[in-house]
Amino acid sequence: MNNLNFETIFQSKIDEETKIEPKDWMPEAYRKTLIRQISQHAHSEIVGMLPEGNWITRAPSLRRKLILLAKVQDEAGHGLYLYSAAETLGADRDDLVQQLLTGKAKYSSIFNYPTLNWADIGAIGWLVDGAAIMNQVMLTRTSYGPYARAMVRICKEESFHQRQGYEIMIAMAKGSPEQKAMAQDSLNRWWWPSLMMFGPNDSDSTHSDQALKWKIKRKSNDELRQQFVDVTVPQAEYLGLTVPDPDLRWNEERGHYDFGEINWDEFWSVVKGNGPCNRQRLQARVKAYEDGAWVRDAATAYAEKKEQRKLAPEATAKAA
Ligand code: FAQ
Repeated sequence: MNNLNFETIFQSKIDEETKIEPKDWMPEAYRKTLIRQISQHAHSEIVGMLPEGNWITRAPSLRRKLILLAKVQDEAGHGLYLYSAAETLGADRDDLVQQLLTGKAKYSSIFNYPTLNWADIGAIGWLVDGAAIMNQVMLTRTSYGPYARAMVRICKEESFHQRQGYEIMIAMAKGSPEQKAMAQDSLNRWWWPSLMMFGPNDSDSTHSDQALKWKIKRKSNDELRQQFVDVTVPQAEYLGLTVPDPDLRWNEERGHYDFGEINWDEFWSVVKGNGPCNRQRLQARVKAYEDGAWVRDAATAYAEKKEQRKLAPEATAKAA
């Protein structure tokens, strides 16, 4: 069969909603797009542990500490499933990690903002996990099987994350005037960066058209952003907090909220490495990688020893 035939079979599978599996033929560009998106997603989960990890030792009660610890661990797990999903496409995990550590790979812009007070942990769960779920529920129907299946489990855990964040926001917003002011301050700082998580407007999104044709993405950046605004504004109202957007209003005709223009200069500056915490985040990852070198060395030495024993059991027993 020539490539044209393979391509026809591939596209008909996509059209019929049959998942593409690792051993199936796929266009090289499809594979590359998936490796790019899945690895960026994995890096986001791993870097995304840092802003919240910052508050584990300062959580206001044992209950909050346990919950936060579990949430941050979940994110590490999500990163690992996603690196595994990228490996099924032939990517080498160490290459992907090196791309992150050398600043070549992207990860979500949101994790380059600082967590200044405890209410930020509530705002991250509510808004950042809320935005992540909006995007990831769509990805449970993505055309690549291992990515879609990873997303099902990740989404279950993300819903718990979103609810724990909203519960913190309820406690803060219904607490003392000082606590309510902290909740408002964190909404002010996290609102716009959360909207940026969905990526550039559709007109400026380089990958969307093709990703939608291949059903890697099932909804566009702007569609998901709108869905997020529509769901989240009533939640802010319930908390008695004000969304920091003077242009936000319900549009009866469209059946959606209209909202103001995102500061795209800020978005691109953060994506290019110049956000408030980009350097700090990468330094933390490089340090973690270097500190973990002995674990990788020990695991490699152990695997080699086991392999040798399998190949020449008597010789290794004598040598020992
Ligand atoms: N930040 O053509 P598009 C989480 C880049 S997980 C940085 O529209 P695409 C869990 C984009 O890569 C959050 N860069 O791109 C959690 C591309 O650059 P490239 C992460 C961004 O891929 C919660 C260029 O702009 N979720 O939060 C961003 O079709 C709490 C042009 O953009 C995922 O990764 C951005 N926000 O659509 C963890 C979900 N947006 O690669 C801890 C999977 C765009 O050409 C605590 N990813 N760029 O150099 C996706 O769905 C898509 O990749 C989009 C972007 C929607 C993010």
